[in-house]
Amino acid sequence: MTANATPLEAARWRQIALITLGAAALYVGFRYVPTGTNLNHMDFRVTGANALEFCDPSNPQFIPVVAVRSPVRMTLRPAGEVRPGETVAVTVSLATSGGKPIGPRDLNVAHTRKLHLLIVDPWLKDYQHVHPEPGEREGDWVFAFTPHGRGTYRIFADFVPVATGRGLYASADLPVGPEQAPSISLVMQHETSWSAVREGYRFDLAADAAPIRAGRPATLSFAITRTEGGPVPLEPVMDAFAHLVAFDEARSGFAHLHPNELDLAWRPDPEQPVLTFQVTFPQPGRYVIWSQVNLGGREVFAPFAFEVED
Ligand SMILES: [Cu+2]
Repeated sequence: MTANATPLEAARWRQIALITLGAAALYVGFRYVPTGTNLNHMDFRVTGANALEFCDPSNPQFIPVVAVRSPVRMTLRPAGEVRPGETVAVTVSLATSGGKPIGPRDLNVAHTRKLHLLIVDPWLKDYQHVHPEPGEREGDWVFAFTPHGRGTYRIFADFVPVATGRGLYASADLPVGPEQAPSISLVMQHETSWSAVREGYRFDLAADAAPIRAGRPATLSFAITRTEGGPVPLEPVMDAFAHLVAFDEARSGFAHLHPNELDLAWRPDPEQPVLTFQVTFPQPGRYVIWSQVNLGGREVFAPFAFEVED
């Protein structure tokens, strides 16, 4: 703008200046609007080799949670002795590797909950899926735990930080006493089994190509029938018609799978609902899959065991 500008030009310049100022103010304003979380993407960064890869929901894979470095520190504090058949309150503390607590404001709701814990005993016989509630201290989460067996249980946490918007994992061990023997790392062989009967229902799992091969995507179909015939009242649980969680025998990690039938308005076959799942197992070995479904308001779990070949 020059000193000898006409009144019309001056007015136009003033208008441009005002619009620019307004846009700048909006930009600054939005930058400082609180998003709820105090954590940012860098808090969940791990450097170096063996860093935990974020999952790709379109190609679900087995995640080796224990072997890789998680950017999250997870610790467990039971309120008392942890014994088989007894219920004990357990506090889970989640923090970034820099020590910042990870509380409810820092996590997105995923599958209806902010924090999922997948708990399994050394024999992969006692599988539980629980949802802790925020505790009194920021970063603390509390749940009631009733182990059905003994030995060192492994607890995998599955959650989505607001700061990254992607699935993240951590794990910690919880001994269920009394310990009779020095803790040895047990690797047991599970008999292959593609079907299970639980609570009056038969559950069948099948792979599109046998055997399942390491590194190759496999499609699994999961069918439910009533052992005595009749309708199967399959209802969604945590925003899905079924959840499958796969563990390897050494419990080095897990794969959490959801059906390709994502639409909850879709009605499965009333007598024999069948759901399909995609999965890739990067390593050969023996695996156990636990399925979790809601049948007429009751949650039913069923296990399968199989080998992934080279
Ligand atoms: Cu799930």
